[in-house]
Amino acid sequence: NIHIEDDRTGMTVETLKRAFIDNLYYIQGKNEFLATPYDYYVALAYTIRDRLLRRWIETTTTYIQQDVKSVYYLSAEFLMGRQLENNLLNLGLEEKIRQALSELGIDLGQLTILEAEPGLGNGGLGRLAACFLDSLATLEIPAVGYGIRYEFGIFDQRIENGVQVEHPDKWLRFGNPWEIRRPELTVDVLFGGHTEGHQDRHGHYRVRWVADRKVMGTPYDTPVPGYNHNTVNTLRLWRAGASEEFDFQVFNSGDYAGAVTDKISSENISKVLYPNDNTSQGKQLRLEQQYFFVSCSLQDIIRNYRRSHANFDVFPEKVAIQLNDTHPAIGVAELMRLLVDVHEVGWNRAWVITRACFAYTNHTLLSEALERWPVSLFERLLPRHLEIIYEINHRFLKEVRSRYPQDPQKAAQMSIIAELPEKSVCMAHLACVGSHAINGVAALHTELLKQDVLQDFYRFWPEKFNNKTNGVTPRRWLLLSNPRLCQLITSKIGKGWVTDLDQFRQLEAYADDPAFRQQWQEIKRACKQDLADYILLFNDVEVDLDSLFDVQVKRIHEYKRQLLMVLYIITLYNRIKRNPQIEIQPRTFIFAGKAAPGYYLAKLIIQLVNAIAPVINNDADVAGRLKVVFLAGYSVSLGQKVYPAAELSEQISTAGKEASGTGNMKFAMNGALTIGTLDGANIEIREEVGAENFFLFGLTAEQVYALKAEGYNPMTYFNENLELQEVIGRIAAGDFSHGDRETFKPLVNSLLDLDQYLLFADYQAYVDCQAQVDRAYRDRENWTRMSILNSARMGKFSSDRTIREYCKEIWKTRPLTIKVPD
Ligand code: DL6
Repeated sequence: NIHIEDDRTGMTVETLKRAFIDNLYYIQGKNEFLATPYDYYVALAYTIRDRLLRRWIETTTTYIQQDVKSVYYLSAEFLMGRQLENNLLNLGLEEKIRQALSELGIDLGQLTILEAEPGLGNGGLGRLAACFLDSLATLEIPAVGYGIRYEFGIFDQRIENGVQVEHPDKWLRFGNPWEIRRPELTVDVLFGGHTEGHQDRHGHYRVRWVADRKVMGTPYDTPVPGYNHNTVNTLRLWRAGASEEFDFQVFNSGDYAGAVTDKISSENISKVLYPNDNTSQGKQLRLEQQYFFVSCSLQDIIRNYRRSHANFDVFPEKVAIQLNDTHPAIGVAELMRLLVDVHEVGWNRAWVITRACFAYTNHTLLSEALERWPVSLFERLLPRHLEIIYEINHRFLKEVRSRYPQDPQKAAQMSIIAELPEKSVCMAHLACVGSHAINGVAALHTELLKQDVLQDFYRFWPEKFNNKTNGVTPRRWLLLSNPRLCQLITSKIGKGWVTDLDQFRQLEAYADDPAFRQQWQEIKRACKQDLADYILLFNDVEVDLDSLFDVQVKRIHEYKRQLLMVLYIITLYNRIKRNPQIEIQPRTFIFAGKAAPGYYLAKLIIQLVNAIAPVINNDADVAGRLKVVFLAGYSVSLGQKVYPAAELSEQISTAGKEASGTGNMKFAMNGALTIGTLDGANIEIREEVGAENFFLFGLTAEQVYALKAEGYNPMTYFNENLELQEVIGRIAAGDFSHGDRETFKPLVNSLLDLDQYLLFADYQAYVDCQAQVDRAYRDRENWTRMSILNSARMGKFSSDRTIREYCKEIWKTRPLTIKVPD
């Protein structure tokens, strides 16, 4: 009965140890005497990757052999977070690896933190894509994530002298053990030049694109394992490189420097992620990035399809392409080009196929985020696509005119080509016209799309519109982030919740159980301790574990209103200064988030948080009752530390501005109570957890519109509110800037002059609501009860639910169980 395990696949502790040492020796070229901790990390990563490979290969093979319908998720961003810990979890190998390493005298926890985080996204949109990949794999849905392998991800944020300073994110500096480069699958992507007509071999008139630039796209594949079974899907990211052929020509012409310049300019396409969240950066390179990854991906999808099909008859039965916002919307024109020009499919058939394949998710109502590309730029960069877009538009507007013969304005409003202020291609309109389904990411958001931003399209095609409320993966946001809480929960309700979060409802039965409550409290305290240690280490601030951990972590944006929270903190500070004996609930205010490097006011908000922190933290009258902390370099990993420790989740955007939010879900799952407006998914969270377990304040979206329509004047609120005057007075007087009145003047003026996001209108309601929070927190037993109920009722917000809805209602895809032979 001797059973010898293969070193690359074996799962016993002994085999894992052997495999690890083997990888250390043969991949890193080190022994235990020479190895650094990073070498150990790499050896471990390869040990785990080896164990994924069999399943990965089986999964890919099965998909091809069974000719399944696949989801192709096109996204300019994937904010995946660290891979090692996630892969260990999904393979169920964590305990064995911990033991194997400990027998070698190595601590697993010390290795996982050495992994450079792949920060290939800005915020919610990119993280959502990552949660979706996790759920797709866990639900055994055939899927590929397509994106860009940015050499530099989201910048590394440091706080220097109180201000944000951006440093390059060199995440690939030491290599990336998770990816596999596939040079044999490289594709060409064309740019520029002109088009010309010709006759094909059947005598049909066709258009040929004579480009003047060719870039190569090489895929790098990363495995995406599902939780606890065999499916391993693929994240395929494209890297841009110079076309050898072009280089060769230039080299031969003797222009060595020119050839090198061309190479560099091609490589630039996948060099860096644009660091804007919810604003469009109208840069040529950005459009090049979008077209580059979309063209690579569509060519790849077609190549894959053509392995088993001679024509395109069943293409939409095998291919569902999701556009993650408009960043990949050029795909509509590119698929038409590939079908019509390259594969010689007739226009009408190509159009039916294209529309049947594409679906579009909108992620924002903010007008500054809606992408429009000048026609002049398109003409230079993608002349053939511009022609195709004109043709699509021409046919579409004919339909519009025939539907609205009395309203000639309609065609202008719905046109894919906007005339003002500059003739440009409106990518949201292209996405709507070219898709069979259009969705928003929370109920309110979808309603507002229908009533406002996309109302003409909704009236034209009501059947295309649907809502898909966002969700987050419980694997990363509970199991990985909060193991203590998960252990407690599992001890009561079993482990089924990991793939069926609705089972959390069973926790309601424990909300009134004193022993359970106490355990719940102890765990929260332990998580607070972990975060407090982190804060002491990185911010050199000591925080009180008995204080209420009040947290706002997300991108810094005016509409998200970090500044409103700052106004509240200063309000409390003023109360203490007026009466140092005042009874006040001690609080630790924790902020984190990046501002777009070019977003001046957002950076100033960061500066203000960092300016009030030392003043308040060190004030003798405050006596430690209030602490303010800004954690630098917010990331997925930092989020994993923050959510479990939070007690109050700040979701305070101006109603109607936050499409959904997903941090709000991560907080509530981990037992934080929410203080929030009726915005985005907050509304649905409140519906689920119960109004009595949610701190609601502020204007509704409808009231916001009405107030703006009647002419909002912030001074009306300012003049009536003494505390608000005092707060603004302090900032303006330079109390937080060493007496300098200039530093924060732009922020103060933005409020007094315009207050675009209605902070003043919501200020008093927010302050009052915070007083309710204080009262509730004093009753620790009831608070704990509310906390348990919040977690218990978050089942809806698992991304598994979201993905099931996409599969059923948009993609029409089914799960497929992957068998791996013994
Ligand atoms: O849908 C994911 C996420 C939402 O939760 C946020 O509310 C929303 O702001 C964000 N949208 C974007 C839009 N970016 N662009 N373009 O990031 O999407």
